[in-house]
Amino acid sequence: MSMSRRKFVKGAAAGILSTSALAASQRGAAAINEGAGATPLIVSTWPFGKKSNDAAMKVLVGGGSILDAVEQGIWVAENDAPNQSVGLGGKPNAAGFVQLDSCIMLGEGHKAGSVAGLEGIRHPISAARRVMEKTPHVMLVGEGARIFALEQGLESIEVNSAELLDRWRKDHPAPTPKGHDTIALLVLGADGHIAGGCSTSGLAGKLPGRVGDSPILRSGLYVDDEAGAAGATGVGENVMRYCATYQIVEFMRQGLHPVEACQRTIDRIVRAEPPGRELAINFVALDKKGRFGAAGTDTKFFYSVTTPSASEVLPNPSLKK
Ligand code: SD4
Repeated sequence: MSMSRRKFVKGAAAGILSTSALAASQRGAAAINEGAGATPLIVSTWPFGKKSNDAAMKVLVGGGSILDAVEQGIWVAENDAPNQSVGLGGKPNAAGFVQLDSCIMLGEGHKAGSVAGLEGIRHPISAARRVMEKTPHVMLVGEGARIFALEQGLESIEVNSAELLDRWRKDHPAPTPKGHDTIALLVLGADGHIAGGCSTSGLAGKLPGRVGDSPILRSGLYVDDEAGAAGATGVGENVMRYCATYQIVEFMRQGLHPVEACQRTIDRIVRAEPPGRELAINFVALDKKGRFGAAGTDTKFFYSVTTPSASEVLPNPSLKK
């Protein structure tokens, strides 16, 4: 790209750049003056999100829809065996089996689908999309979600959770939730419509049946075609008690830059929590204008941003303060 990577990274880290640097490489300085962002634009959580972003961009460049881009981008993380926090390769719960959470949302028409506690299905994001597109419902959980996914012909593996649960009950270890990462991926299409998705195996060592923020609309993900979209990663219990992504989108609706919207939401949560509580909450966001950003409490939190001309892993702007 003609705009130097250094400038892109530096500006984005400071939370002042929006996508104008990328737009500059694509459309020239006029785009900056107009304050327009480069589209399509894809933002996701964590460095591993970059591979998903790249796959999602390929879908868009090939003429696919923003929902196809979200779904197929997230497939990459769900398929990635070394990724121990998304998909069937994810870390198991306290009873030793993997339960997956996912949701998808489309700004146009405010449509959404979600699955939680899903076992043995390779692509929970596809199950979530099918819930949205093929049922009158928004959310399916547990065995009902699994049977629905099987009926839809989604790829599966055999899991006998009853047997695993039985084995676990014999020694009943206290759950020690530890280790987590989630993909939340947001897409602003060239036509100005927005979509997003989220997929995770949730907190490692969680109690069987525990559902985190990731499949909960307004918590792990929220998309609004008039304002923008936000996604979360971190300890779900600390996100879902605040409807955090809804709050971020509402701050963007009021005109705040995505970085500021994420940071202000974190500040609000920090203020409300008992002093000293470790939060582990991290967010990505993009707005209608093509501005993007992130904020988070984790020092290791990075996020990924992709336009047709550039794809980068960027640092957490919160840590630059
Ligand atoms: C959860 N929020 O289940 C997920 C886990 C996660 O980064 O995002 N980890 O609580």
